[in-house]
Amino acid sequence: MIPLSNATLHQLPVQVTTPRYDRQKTTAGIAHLGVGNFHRAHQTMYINKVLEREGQQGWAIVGVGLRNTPREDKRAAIMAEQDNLYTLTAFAPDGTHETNVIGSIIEYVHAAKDRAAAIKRLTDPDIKIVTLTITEGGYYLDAEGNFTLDHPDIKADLARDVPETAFGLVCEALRQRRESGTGPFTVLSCDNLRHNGKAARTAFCTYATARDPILGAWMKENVTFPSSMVDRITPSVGAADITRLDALTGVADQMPIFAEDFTQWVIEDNFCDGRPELETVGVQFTDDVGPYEQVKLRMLNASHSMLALPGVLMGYDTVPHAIEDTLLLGHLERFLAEDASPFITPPKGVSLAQYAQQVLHRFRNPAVGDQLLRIASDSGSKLPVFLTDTVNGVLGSGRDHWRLAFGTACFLEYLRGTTDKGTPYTITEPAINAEQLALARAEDLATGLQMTVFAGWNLKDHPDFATDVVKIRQSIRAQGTHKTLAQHAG
Ligand code: CS2
Repeated sequence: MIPLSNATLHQLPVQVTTPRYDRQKTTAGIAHLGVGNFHRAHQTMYINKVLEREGQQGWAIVGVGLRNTPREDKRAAIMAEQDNLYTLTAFAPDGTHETNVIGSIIEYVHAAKDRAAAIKRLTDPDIKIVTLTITEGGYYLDAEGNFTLDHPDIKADLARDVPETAFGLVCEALRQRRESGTGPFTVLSCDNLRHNGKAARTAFCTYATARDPILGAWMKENVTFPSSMVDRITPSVGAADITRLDALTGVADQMPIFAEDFTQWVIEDNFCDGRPELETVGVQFTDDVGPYEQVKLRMLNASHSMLALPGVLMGYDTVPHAIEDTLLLGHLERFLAEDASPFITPPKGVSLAQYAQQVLHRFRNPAVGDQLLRIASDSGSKLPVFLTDTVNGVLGSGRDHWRLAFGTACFLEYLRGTTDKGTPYTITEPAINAEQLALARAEDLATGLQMTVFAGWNLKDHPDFATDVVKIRQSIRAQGTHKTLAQHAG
């Protein structure tokens, strides 16, 4: 097998498509914070195509890793060894696949190892856009959408001379750009959040104002924060996946990734310092991302959670395995049609019934085999984003809330860390501290609903929801998740 680097690009097997542009002639116009698998399967793929087009060579990407972890150290080392190249294999539901070497990241900065270097990179006048995938919880917003300045991470960062968070790095770079006359860049959130542009604006401008009110005011005036809807199912990559993917592609890539063949990116056209011609490579531009985002978050992401939480308790491992269970499939179909859809205003021309079918078709993709534990992870940040509007819509209109109570009960039971059969699994919940976890695990099963996860849900006016959650939790413990669902469905 051939190792991956600039020098070996021309030797790769024919079934692997390599960049059709000269990487040496590209320069970075975008800095991306949080170079995880999703970014490497989505934005980088679009930019890889844009770089082929005439006059677009100034839009390559500088990747910025933020975390100070061994995983990040490893990523930075591999990126250096492979000249920032990696393979992306896209699988269609019928098993056909296509591999591309992605060349659009041309530089990688390990910010945790050298904060000052990262800030300096962001002050380069060629950097016109800073994009973000820092996760749902990474914006430090409370249930009302306010930035939590009193959060220990943010307090600590505000006290540092050289900041460490995404907010600190970006605001310090913008401060220097303002002072030197370089001017602003666009900050583009690519995270699954409601109104992610507005959320990013609130987070970054509040942070900046706390550091320096003049900078905060200047950012509000000059920096744009377009909203965007991003979509592509991108599973985690374990050691066995690396072996499998490398055998398939014939490339000894140390950090290959894979994804479904479906991909979508809808962006509000509001860039303060120019943008790549992404509309030429399949990106949709619009004045209002809201309807696209509602559909995606409340249907795809929410049904992912509504499947993963009971699925984990039932002992399933992947999405296609869980959805083969007709009980879970029927549950999702009804959730999509009867709970989520009635409260969504879709974009013109989009049929929610068809979208629901497409979501389930994507979930069935056996080659993707997305892990339920990946989806369940960080539910503490995800559920408020994916379910709040649906829960409030259902409760407010007096519709049947059982499926949502079931999802909630499954979330609280999942936080115990063992399946119905007692098999332990690791929960990854960065937004749930020990105090919050204790609420979920309290003996009185209603206590879990006091968690801040539910702060935006209008539960006070609907005590019957809490009663049902408790009953369902008791039933899950007494007879298992599957039977509990079967009894209701039957
Ligand atoms: C998933 C998403 O993590 C999750 O909860 O629902 O990662 C999902 O796969 C992507 O948003 C798809 O675009």
